[in-house]
Amino acid sequence: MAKLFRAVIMGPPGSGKGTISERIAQSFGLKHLSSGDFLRENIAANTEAGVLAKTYIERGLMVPDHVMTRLLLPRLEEMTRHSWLMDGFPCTLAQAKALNSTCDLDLVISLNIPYETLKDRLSDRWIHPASGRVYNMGFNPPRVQGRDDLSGDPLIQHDNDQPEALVARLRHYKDVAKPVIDLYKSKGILHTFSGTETDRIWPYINSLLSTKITSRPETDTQHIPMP
Ligand code: G5P
Ligand code: MG
Repeated sequence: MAKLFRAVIMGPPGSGKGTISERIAQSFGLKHLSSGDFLRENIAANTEAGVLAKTYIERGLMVPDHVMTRLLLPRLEEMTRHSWLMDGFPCTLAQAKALNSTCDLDLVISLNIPYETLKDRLSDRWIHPASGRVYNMGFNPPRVQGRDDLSGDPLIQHDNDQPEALVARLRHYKDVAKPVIDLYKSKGILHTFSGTETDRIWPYINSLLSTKITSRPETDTQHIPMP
């Protein structure tokens, strides 16, 4: 059996974590776990943590560390037989330390995208709330304007993609992520990719992973919804 592979993808809101994670999941067979999707599923299911998380997300704030770790770590502990890619967690030093006590990471991808690019992308971003599917009117528009490709439901914009919430999110992310990036750099597992276009960054990530993952660890791939 191939060795299990554990990776994290970090980056500010709109940096392309979700888009790149989907490509990695398809190309390398890692399970794609997304902290944002997990929170949205908890919100939709009206769980206690979901109700709490909603009050932060609506204001463009990060969900407190203890809520994130209590939600995510048990889920990761169940994944002992899977290779996975975690998108959006950890993003604070407290979360990174908590994750460190649960598993050893093989690799961390950090996306370094200019602020102006992030602003443009997020103001153009539309979501299908029921599934979390994300569209960008320039980069990956829906087939029918304003409608989800699969269900035909109307698309919405997140409150936290509105301009004021966005500036606060980007500034805050930079501050909290710095010590996490430094930690992974010191462990020698950090790989940073800079640029303004996902399609130009992707080949570099693809070739890095090709050197790290020798065979597809699993055949059933992709994003798995977390209950
Ligand atoms: P999420 O859902 O994790 P964010 O804010 O971290 O939200 P987001 O918005 O999901 O991150 P992303 O996944 O980095 O961004 O990027 P993406 O969705 O792939 O791409 C962004 C947009 O740009 C899309 O429309 C995409 O199609 C487009 N795009 C991609 N590449 C290109 C390109 O090359 N060109 C163009 N033109 N467009 C492109 O988390 C939601 C909230 O949950 C909380 C926080 O409140 C967060 O705001 N949360 C946490 N709180 C605390 N700790 C954690 N660990 C948390 N994780 C989530
Ligand atoms: Mg995302």
